[in-house]
Amino acid sequence: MIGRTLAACLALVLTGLAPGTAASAAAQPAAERKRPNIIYIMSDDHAQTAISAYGTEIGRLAPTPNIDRIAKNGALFLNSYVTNSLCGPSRATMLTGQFSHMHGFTQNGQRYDNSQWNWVRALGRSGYRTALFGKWHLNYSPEGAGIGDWAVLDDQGKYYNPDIITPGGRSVVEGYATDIVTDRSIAWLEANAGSDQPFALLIHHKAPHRNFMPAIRHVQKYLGKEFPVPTNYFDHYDGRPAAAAQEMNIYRDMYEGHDLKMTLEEGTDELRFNPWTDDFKRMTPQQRAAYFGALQDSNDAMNAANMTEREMAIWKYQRYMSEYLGTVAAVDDSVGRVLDWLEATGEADNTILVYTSDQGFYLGEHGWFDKRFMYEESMRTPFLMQYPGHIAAGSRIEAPIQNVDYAPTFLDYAGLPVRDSIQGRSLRALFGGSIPDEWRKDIYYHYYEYPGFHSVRAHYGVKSGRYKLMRFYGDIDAWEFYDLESDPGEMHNRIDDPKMQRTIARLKATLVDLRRQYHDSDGPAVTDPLTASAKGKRDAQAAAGLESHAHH
Ligand code: SGN
Ligand code: CA
Repeated sequence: MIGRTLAACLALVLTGLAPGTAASAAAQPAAERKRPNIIYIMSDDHAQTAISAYGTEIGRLAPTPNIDRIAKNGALFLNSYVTNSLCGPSRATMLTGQFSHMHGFTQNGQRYDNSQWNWVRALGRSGYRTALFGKWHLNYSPEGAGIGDWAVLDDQGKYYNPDIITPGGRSVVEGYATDIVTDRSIAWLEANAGSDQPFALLIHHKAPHRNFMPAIRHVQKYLGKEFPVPTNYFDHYDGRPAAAAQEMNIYRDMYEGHDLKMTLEEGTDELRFNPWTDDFKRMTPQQRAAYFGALQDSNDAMNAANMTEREMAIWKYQRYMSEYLGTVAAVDDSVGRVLDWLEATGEADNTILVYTSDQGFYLGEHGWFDKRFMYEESMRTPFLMQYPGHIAAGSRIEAPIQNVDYAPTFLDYAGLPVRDSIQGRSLRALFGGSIPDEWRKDIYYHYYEYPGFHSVRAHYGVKSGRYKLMRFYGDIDAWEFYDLESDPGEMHNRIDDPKMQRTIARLKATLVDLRRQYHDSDGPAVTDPLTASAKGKRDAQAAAGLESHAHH
């Protein structure tokens, strides 16, 4: 008895707690009094449908056992959305807890202002050790963003032998990006964990982003496997003019050489259309031989077969899936290594771990790759979170969440006050077993980047339960309305359906309210001298091969 009291007093002295907190603090074991570590893992363009924890057919054929461990240990979010389905804007939202128009980074190619507030700096100032490894893609580097240690991929990042930027400079690092980022992350954990200071580590993978290059060990993993072709793969886009005008069709817009690694003819390894040669040129001769050697039989068979246009379109879908899911396999390995490390070191119980992506992605739905649209496949993003003892194992959370919620969640768990500038709210409120009444019902979305890559028109809208209303503006000015319960594939725009007019009027009113609440207004807030139209022109020139391809 006396011994315990004495130990508690000693713990008090050591942690410097105020006397008022003595009783409750002393009652808790030491590990619980320490603020939790945070590991935030974000991949790039990872569709929910490509994660087996979400119970999908693709997940069954290409399982992600390690990502699924997070769902088993903690929570799977069934309705997780982004605010703008594009890389840079989404990353800026993750850091600031704000919608695009508030943090000012509405389109790729703009320059993020590193001096603005972000949650990683806030945690660092409050005593956390912080680090970020992998894709940054907001400007040249995180210099000035208040992140303790960092090493980032240059711009979009390359799969093989990527350029890596550190505070000390820039160099080519031999290896496969996902593995390099994981190695650096684990090395940093080894060097920084286990002290009195909690840590926050951000691991940002390039995969499974275009041009979808698996590690050598995974090139053949899904080759020849038949994935189910989406029922709307040959969509005609009736009643959806903006969907008809896009340039992100697998069988029409993908580059046969660069994206699908298709060869010119049987027996040769010479690639079909490949406007941006750097991705392959930077591989070592050994890497190239292993990579393309692994695809040769499949390419030869494709060239030997006399396929109809429709058969070729389906062949391309299968090749795309094989490559895309091949890159996911290394991400899953990476998550496994991090979880193994947490479990082996005993840090798991005091660590929050999140897996998410900067947005979702089309895996053939509507015939597409890429994202940008407010349709479900790209507006959704995976979100899984574990914190043993604080989040019940195997939780499945239905409440709609958005990427504005990440920053306030991390502040909350780090014991820091939430700022007024933040437009989301802490997810902690959802771990009590029910959804609080005042939790948001409606999801607001705004995409800006037009003209630009893939020609998706600017649009904004609201998702409210089973209904979705969206408005495209600019050269295509059109409203769309969907009932997701009867039309989950968003194929039937019912904006003119007389039976729906009352619901549409209600959603239009909600949209006005949301835009007021979040301080959004008409038109893109382009604060950068690189205007939307200059960017569109540059992207179009790059795509036509008129200048060296600048990735943005
Ligand atoms: C690159 C891709 C595009 C993609 C953008 C934005 N082309 O430009 O297909 O839409 O990135 O992606 S690539 O062949 O050069 O990779 S984002 O994730 O950064 O927003
Ligand atoms: Ca992305």
